[in-house]
Amino acid sequence: MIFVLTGAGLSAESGLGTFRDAGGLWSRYDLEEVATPRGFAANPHLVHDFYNARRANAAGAAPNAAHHALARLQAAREVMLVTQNVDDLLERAGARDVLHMHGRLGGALCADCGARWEAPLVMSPDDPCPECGAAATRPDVVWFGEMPTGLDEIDAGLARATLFVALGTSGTVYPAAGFVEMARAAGTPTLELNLEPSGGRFDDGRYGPASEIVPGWVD
Ligand code: BV8
Repeated sequence: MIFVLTGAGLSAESGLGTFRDAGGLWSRYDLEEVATPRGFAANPHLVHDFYNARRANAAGAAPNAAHHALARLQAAREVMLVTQNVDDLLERAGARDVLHMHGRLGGALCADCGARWEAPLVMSPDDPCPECGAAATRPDVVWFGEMPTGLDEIDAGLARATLFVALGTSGTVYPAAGFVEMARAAGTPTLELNLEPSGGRFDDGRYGPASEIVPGWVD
């Protein structure tokens, strides 16, 4: 089983911003204000503006050759696709069972009762929860300080993977950034696919734009 962890670099060539590259999202927004529970409590409208802008950007974007290559890989081999990305470009490229460990732009969550539903393109904190009616609507994404999704499934996948691939991620955010070390500890070969080396410890690496190196690796 091939375990693939993807990050913002997978969707960069589809026009979705990365976080830490020059001009990235964290250079234009204060992470504390838009990607933490505290930031949401302080200014829910600013947080919704941030995610509404990204949701509109993602809706207007198209999967690139790397997304399609991963969908082809999944059709040919046993692949566990774990993404830190909140866009749905992998699904739109035909990938299945994508594990969004940091949540999804397309998801809405009630901060009061925990109900989840499919998000409209534009969300507001005043949208009433369809379950409890509270005006406590938030994006269903994992903010800093919150528990990522699917960690048990991820641990089980890392334990039985025959190859670990990190694709388009800077290896900055934990626990995702620690997966390569978990793979190494399990004796699993590790491969990095990125624009440039991220500094993580990988047995092998292929470097260049994802839309070129991912099809090259898959096909
Ligand atoms: C948690 C929300 C407890 C959704 C995001 C000190 C040490 C260890 C941990 C911590 C610490 N201090 C604080 C922490 C915890 C914290 C953390 O890691 N902080 C960091 C900053 C130090 N982590 C958390 O809070 C996490 N929760 O720890 O809970 C816990 C822990 C374990 C078990 C149980 C409980 C929650 C983290 C989730 C935060 N939410 N986003 C959203 O708005 O999108 S993080 C955000 O960063 C996104 O999710 C993003 O996916 C993620 C990682 O970024 P990357 O995807 O790697 O993107 P980046 O821009 O950084 O890099 C782009 C890469 O692409 C580069 O390598 C570049 O070269 C490459 N690239 C660019 N163009 C291309 C390309 N590659 C190929 N082709 C191209 N064309």
